[in-house]
Amino acid sequence: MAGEPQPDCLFCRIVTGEIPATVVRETETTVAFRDISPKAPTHVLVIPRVHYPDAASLAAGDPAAAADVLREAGEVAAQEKVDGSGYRVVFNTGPGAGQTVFHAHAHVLGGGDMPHMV
Ligand code: D5M
Repeated sequence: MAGEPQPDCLFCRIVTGEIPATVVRETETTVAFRDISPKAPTHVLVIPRVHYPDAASLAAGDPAAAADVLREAGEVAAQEKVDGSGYRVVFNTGPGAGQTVFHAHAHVLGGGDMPHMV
């Protein structure tokens, strides 16, 4: 069922603690941890505890959790001290856009040169 934990989902297993991660912040509804393959000096993933395959389905199915993810992205940026210099929040959606883990997640990237992409 939508939102339910998926036993074969990597990020659901990080939520339960079954797979270790370097957690930087946690709330009742979200977990934020360092990306295993950082693409910027600060690269943190913010995920909802509930399982939805991508950001759009999360926003449609659980708008409050989607808002929590966005708010936490800002809190992570402040905690990591990249909010002053600027940071980027990215939701890859679909394999063609580079999504590899199908549990909604925000990439929070900052702390280095941020070439203008869009
Ligand atoms: O982003 C998925 C991201 O997840 C990618 O940047 C690597 C990261 N990743 C994969 N496995 C782990 C673990 N175990 N810990 C932390 N980070 C991880 P996407 O937008 O789907 O390409």
